[in-house]
Amino acid sequence: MIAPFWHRLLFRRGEKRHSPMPRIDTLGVPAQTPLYAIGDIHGQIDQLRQAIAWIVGRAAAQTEQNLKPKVVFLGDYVDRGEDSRAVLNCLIGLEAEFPSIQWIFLAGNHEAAMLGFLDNPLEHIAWLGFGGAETLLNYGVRPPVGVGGRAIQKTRDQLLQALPDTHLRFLQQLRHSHQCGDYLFVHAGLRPGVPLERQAPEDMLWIRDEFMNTPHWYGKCVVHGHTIETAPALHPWRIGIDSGAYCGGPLSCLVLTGNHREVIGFS
Ligand SMILES: [Mn+2]
Repeated sequence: MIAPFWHRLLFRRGEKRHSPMPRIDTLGVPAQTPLYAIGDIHGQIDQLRQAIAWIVGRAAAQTEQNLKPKVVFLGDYVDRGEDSRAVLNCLIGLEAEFPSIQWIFLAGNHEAAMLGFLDNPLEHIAWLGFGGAETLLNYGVRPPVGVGGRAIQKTRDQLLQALPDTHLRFLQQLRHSHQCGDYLFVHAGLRPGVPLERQAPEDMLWIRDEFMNTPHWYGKCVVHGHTIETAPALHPWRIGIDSGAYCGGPLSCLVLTGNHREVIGFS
């Protein structure tokens, strides 16, 4: 049977139907799950401590009302900033200290690069140049002089020795994404045109321009960090909360309650 003319216009062969962009105020999290999402920390321990103190205070009141608060960290805990080691110590202790809150930790490209360096330092030597050298110093390891293979291997061995088991396990157990209500949380973004279940971890950790320059409805609003924006970017298709904490900006926390959203900065 030949499809009617209007049908051919609407559903041209091979062409995917795109659902329309929803209005941002229709998007929400379940009423019983107030959610806090934290952008790139990059070693900024003071700002992290402020954010956690504020969240824990609000979450305590919410727990008393039988709500189940959830905190999602969007990755990039290490590198560049003042003390990556202290940041990991702080994050690792949260579950035991505040068991009534659900804590979720995603991987950032900097955690992936650090693990890559530990696994194959010569292949991931670039990590030292984009913040890894500062992390080495936080663990009491001197960055290598020059780029000779032996010096790089030695630096890796020293880092492996200095890194507590709890830190290594924490880095190895990070997830790539998390979903709650109408939101999907990921470090960097998603690749336009690829179904959610087929998104590559590499893209979720590293993607930048293709994602940022292509407004696209993924079926969820994508909450992400990775790309610094001077003001929190609140769009129906994406919410970006990397506000450059390590280079003088605040550490941003997105607060989602029901259909409401706000961004709080800690500086
Ligand atoms: Mn980052």
